[in-house]
Amino acid sequence: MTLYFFNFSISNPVTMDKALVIIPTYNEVENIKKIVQMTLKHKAFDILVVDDSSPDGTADLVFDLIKTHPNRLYLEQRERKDGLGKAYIHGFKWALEKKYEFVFEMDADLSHHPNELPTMLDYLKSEYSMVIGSRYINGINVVNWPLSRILLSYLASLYVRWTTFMPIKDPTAGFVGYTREVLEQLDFNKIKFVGYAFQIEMKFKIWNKGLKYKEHPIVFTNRELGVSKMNGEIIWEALSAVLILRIKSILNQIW
Ligand SMILES: Nc1nc2c(ncn2[C@@H]2O[C@H](COP(=O)(O)OP(=O)(O)O)[C@@H](O)[C@H]2O)c(=O)[nH]1
Ligand SMILES: [Mg+2]
Repeated sequence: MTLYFFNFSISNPVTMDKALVIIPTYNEVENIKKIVQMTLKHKAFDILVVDDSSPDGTADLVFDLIKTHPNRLYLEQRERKDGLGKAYIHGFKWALEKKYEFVFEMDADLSHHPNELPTMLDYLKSEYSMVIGSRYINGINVVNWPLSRILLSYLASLYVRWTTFMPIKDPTAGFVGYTREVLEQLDFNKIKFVGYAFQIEMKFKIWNKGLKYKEHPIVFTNRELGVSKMNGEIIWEALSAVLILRIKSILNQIW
């Protein structure tokens, strides 16, 4: 008697249910190894680093790390420093093309703890389209930030809420997860803003669509190594962006 064995294998190298964490970098050579290792401990997550040709050699270090973590760590390099928002949009397009189901934004500087990722992923796997790692759920959960930075961030969150009526308590948060479906609904060519304003714009558009989101409380810790890329231009963009978003939503032109 002859027995026939059929071998069904899935040819797509990316597991369909896997999540991707996008980490944008500009001069994060002191932080990138640690954040990659802490994140990849969680087996459900791959990482895409989007580096804007950091002069400090961040990308070279990522290349080395890829040798130790093949098929879990990826790198996209862009020609020049072009802002956080554009780096994320590059990453979102990459994630959709590679068929990831869940996509996260996370900073490289260890301000966002990767141990929060599994809980945040569970929210996306239940009923939520977006999960926000939020500093302002129960008071102000920020460690080692100078008072000026806390005030700026907290007052910005109040300004956004009062101007747009969006009830999200941490609208500038940069630790955020999205389902694939929600990213597919966004027209990336219409995302206008680059810095903090990019974070506000993403949340505003998703809230404006009536999609369900969850604010998950986190503790935000200031970076110990490297320097912040925050500057006056980013603050000014955020201030004006909020007014523009509000006016456009009144005129029903948000999309
Ligand atoms: N690719 C890319 N990453 C950026 C850019 N600006 C900031 N980042 C990264 O975005 C994250 C947040 O920036 P950071 O300077 O820590 O901002 P802060 O936490 O608001 O002070 C970090 O991982 C930065 O390296 C940029 O223009 N391009
Ligand atoms: Mg930071």
